[in-house]
Amino acid sequence: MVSGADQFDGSGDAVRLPKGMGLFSGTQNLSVEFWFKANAFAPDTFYGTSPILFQARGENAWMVTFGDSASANALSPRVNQGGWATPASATGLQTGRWYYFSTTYSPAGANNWKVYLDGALVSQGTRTGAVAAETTLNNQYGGSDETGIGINRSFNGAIDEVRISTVTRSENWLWASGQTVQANEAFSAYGPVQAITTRYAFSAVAGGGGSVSGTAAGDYLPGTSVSVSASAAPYYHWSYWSGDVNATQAGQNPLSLTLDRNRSVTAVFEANLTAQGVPEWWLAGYGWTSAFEAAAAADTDGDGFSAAQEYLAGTDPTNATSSLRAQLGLTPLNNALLLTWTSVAGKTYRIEQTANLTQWTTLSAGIPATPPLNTREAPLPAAAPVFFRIAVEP
Ligand SMILES: [Ca+2]
Ligand SMILES: [Ca+2]
Repeated sequence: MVSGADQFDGSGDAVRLPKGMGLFSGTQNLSVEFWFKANAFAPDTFYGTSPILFQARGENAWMVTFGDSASANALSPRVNQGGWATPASATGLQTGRWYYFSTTYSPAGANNWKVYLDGALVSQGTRTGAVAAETTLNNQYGGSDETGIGINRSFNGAIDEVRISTVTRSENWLWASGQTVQANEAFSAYGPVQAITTRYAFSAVAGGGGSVSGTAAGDYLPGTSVSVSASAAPYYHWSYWSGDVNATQAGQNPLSLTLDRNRSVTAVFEANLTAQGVPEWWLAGYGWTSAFEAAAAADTDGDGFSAAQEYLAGTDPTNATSSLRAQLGLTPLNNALLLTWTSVAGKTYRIEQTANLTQWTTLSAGIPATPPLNTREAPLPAAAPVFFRIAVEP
């Protein structure tokens, strides 16, 4: 019933619905809904109830009535399933306000009759058995005095939006329906379907010594699974993942993650080292691409230093003129010793001295390189002998 509400004055008014709607066949599901506003609750003095909605009036199917045995201001389905009964009721109703009343019926099961008020379940009960089907008589609402017994059974108030349907509406459906036409004034607005806008950023990058492949950096839907692999460059190995990973994931390669938040990870690679700590990449730079342990131990250029020692000193293991060498002399005024040694950019040095070649003491430490030579004065010793050595600091 779209358009304005129907007004009933409580005397002889009724609205007759088309005959033979075929809506209902005895054992089908059923939902009945309508909006109403009562001016007065006046149960019929003959029946004790005031029918306001009939299914096939006169065929003893069901009706919705005001008033029940417990309360005059109640609204209930009243059903004939082997005898009339009121399985559920909305009670405590007030005059002068709109209610959205609905009742649903399932042919079987416990609590197969339910009553909702403004979309909320307020009462339920069990009453099974076939409900008499609509056949030839009219449905109607608003009440009636055409029962032939001359009793005024009309509703006093307004009724709107009557719906009878052969499904059992869910509470959610009824709630949403009630909200949508609340008080016949405000319609709830539902926006168009929209894409989920939340995205999580993901990126995987490689630290020095390798590369990563797999899921590209970008913004992804929550819950997206991503996978990346770390590949080490020659003379390196992959070590772990740093960033937004837990301890278990840090050691997995390939790495699979579920994007439950922004995640950024970095593949950490480390250089392959010989037993003496010489990086394979350093040896490869001088031509050794295999047998790294032997290469590190060898003094290939014959300058007295192994490749491992030359790595620490920063000298060329393939050039005999490149090595850490020191000289001891006197200052021009002969008032101090003068130490001179070959130095390499980036290195720092330490001067140690001893009188017995077993116990060395540090004379000066943390001396930055001034390539190609460093010089340093040392006080003349009070007693001979004295020995000096230059060490490369780690
Ligand atoms: Ca050498
Ligand atoms: Ca050398």
